[in-house]
Amino acid sequence: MQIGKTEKYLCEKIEENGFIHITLIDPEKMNRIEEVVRAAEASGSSAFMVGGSTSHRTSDYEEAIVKIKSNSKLPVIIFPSNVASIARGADAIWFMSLLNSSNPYYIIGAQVLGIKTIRELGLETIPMAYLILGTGGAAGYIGDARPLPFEIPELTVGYAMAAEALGFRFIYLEAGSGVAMHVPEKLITMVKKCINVPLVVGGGIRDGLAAENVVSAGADVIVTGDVLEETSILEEKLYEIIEGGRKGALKKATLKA
Ligand code: 1GP
Repeated sequence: MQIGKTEKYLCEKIEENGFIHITLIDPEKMNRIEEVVRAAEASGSSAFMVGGSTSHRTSDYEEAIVKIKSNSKLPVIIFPSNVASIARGADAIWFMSLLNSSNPYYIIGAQVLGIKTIRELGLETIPMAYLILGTGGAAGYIGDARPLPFEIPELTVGYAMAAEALGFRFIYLEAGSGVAMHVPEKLITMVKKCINVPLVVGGGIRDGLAAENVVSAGADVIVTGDVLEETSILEEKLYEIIEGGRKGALKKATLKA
């Protein structure tokens, strides 16, 4: 299967910079999308994801995508929670499977129901294994996940290795939006050592230091959403997080050398 334009762009950016930052926009919660989009573009974010565990109105997704597209040239990737997230106008969709769900709907059911529409809309599909850890937040609750405990990293390592062997091209370690504790560095490092596909980490990354630690531990992609919904210093916050990521990438490169 051919790799699409957006996936190629993400991989090239990771290769070039040692990491990338993606700005997550929850179409239901974010009431100042244009402002966030302009700040994200100005501070060096590489792409947008649109999604939210409880956002179930396709028109909300489509409105958010139009707002992003009219303020930025960066790619927009749908981060689906359900078939209702399949919306017109994005560049791609994470074609993801919540592997540690106890409900087959989130592992393969929604994907079977959604694929025809995705093809009709011409959305690029990027295969991604989605793993929910820690307390799991709303994503864990909605997705009927059995969240992987931070304290037993071997379990997540097993899932990640199996996901890569099954052919997933990205692996996402999700702690849950807005949680107090992001995925621990030790766990990230253990997973990264055992896989070769890009590792995405999100949930609870709220400042430069957290971004630095998560990237230097091995994350290739960091995703932030919640912190942007509330801060009054949007651009500064994004700069701080992305600068943290850059420092982390430098550390990572020095460790490898
Ligand atoms: C949530 O991982 C993402 O799905 C981002 O998490 O909203 O906590 O930044 P935050």
